[in-house]
Amino acid sequence: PETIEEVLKERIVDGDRDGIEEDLDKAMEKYEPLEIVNQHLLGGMKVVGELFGAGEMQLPFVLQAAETMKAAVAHLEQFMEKKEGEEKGTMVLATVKGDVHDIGKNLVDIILTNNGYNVVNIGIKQPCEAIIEAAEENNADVIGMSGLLVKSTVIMKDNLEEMRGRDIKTPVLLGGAALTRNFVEQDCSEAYGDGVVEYAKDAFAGLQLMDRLTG
Ligand code: B1M
Repeated sequence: PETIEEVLKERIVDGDRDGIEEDLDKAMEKYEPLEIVNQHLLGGMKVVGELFGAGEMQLPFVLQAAETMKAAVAHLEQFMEKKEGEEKGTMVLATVKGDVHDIGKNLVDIILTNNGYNVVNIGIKQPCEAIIEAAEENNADVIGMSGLLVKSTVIMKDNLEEMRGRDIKTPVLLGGAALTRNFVEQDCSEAYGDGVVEYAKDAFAGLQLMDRLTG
């Protein structure tokens, strides 16, 4: 690789995280931390997903790539701009039952937190019951569910049915690569009855929707 952009992308694809901090610092002479995440690191993750999907990369290497991504985001996070001011609303955020993917969820957490929201991130593989409990305990203004597997989209819909059955009306934000806007706006909306369900295609859409839902 010749340029710093290529170096970073390759580090993700190769799962090569030793000394990545120095490359990130170098990239920050040119880019904002979030630009590095969105434009360069996520580009690497996309390649990983394609290779894995095509059977050209084995799972342990995907995991290495994910660990590298996490290390990079952890380093960049301290340099991200934080909006000071009064705390805005609260989101309880989880990856749904049976799903371990959390890089996207954690990005949503970082971006909302940096923009003044209180995010209660309860982690991965969270059953509906745990999400409901956390939402009640923390008086959540919005419930956020993330999931990347196709089966997670079904679980999100089931969760919404369960919540509706318990008369929960907290607005819900859904995100993750396997979701489509159509599925959220039709199937999920129907499952939640009168409740509001929104689709966020990425973490920035998540922030905009959070502003709208709590504003
Ligand atoms: Co997995 N995996 N994985 N994986 N993995 C996918 C999702 C897959 C598409 C890869 C592929 O086949 N091409 C495929 C799913 C296929 C399907 O369901 N049809 C897949 C598979 C099959 C699996 C396993 C089943 C593999 C196996 O064991 N045989 C297994 C599942 C384990 C489980 O969950 N039970 C598995 C495991 C793993 C690793 C552990 C190795 C690792 C995850 C590590 C971790 O997260 N800690 C991993 C990874 C890294 C991926 C890919 C390559 C990358 C995911 C990622 O982090 N992307 C992925 C390929 C892909 O997504 N195309 C793949 C970057 C991240 C920033 O994007 O999470 O989409 P994303 O988040 C985005 C938006 O979606 C949005 O904002 C973010 C960006 O701004 N967003 C939200 C997400 N959540 C949101 C919530 C919001 C708002 C926005 O509000 C609440």
